[in-house]
Amino acid sequence: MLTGITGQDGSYLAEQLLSRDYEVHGLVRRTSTTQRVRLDKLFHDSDVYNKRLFLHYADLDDTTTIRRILLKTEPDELYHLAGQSHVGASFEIPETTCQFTGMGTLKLLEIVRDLAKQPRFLHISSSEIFGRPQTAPQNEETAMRPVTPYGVAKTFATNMVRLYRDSFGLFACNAICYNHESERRGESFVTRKITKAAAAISLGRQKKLKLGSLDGKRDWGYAPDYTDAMWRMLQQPGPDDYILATGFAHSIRDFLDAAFKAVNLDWQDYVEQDPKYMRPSEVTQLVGDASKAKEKLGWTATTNLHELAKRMVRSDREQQQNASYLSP
Ligand code: G4F
Repeated sequence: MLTGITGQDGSYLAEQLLSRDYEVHGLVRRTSTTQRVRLDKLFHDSDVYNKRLFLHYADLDDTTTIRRILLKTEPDELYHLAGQSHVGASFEIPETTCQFTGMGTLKLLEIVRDLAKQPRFLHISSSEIFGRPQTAPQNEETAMRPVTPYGVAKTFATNMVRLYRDSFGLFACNAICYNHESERRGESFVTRKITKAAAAISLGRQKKLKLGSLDGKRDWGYAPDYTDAMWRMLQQPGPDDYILATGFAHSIRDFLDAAFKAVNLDWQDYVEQDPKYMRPSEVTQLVGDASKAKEKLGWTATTNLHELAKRMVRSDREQQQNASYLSP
């Protein structure tokens, strides 16, 4: 069972689980649109959709419905990936962020606690819990000092997962994920915004790219690696928390460089700064130490920043070229 199955991570994890012969269930929000582009390939596979992949309507705060679905489906593993995940937006909508990212997790834990057959539980936590840490790289023992509403909500959820593991004996784990990107990344996150713009500018369809602060450094990995690690976490003999990261910090300027180089352009000719995208407070330098995941899960990140940027730009160029072909 996955929450957030329609997102970047959910769609990769669903594919990986199906390839491992799982029956996969996903909770989805009921909205007026049924467009779920990241799952398109699976929907159109008649051997998969409604045979080994099933979707159920439930909002994260609808505990009655979620309980009913879990009682009916009796999952062995529950991956909790859903929530408001945009850090910048969390300053605009702190209550919604805490409601879904923080309380949504607690509500799920409460339901699982009462089940006779308890699934193994994985919560996707975030490096945002470390805020402006005093040590680099950060590991599972680093103090949590969040500085954004999203980071505060994730800190609450991460600690609740630990509490339910320690006090109520749940098999509950935190995947403490550093930034992980892909061709399926949401378009408002900085990497995808950059790769989409680099593609559009190279095709003569965009002139400028407006961004906020370029000072932050991030540890950027490739999303399918991270979902693979999540699965490995639930196959361990006991529950635990793991940092998932590449161990390399790069600046936003480095990512711009890599993305624009992929189309033989110089980003400095196109990028403008716009106060609209500045945040009231920023985490500055997050970089993770994933040695525990390497030792216990046999996991390491496979893709470096340059390959990641190149792959995303190539995919954006293809998508934009196909779109113009379909609607001349
Ligand atoms: O791409 P971002 O929005 O990612 P951020 O804030 O690091 O959060 C992501 O990673 C976290 C893991 O550490 C996740 F927990 C979280 O859910 C999410 O997936 O921004 C990255 C950096 C920031 O410093 C931001 O200020 O890019 C800077 N930035 C500059 N211009 C921008 C922009 N970010 C966005 N989204 N849009 C801009 O125009």
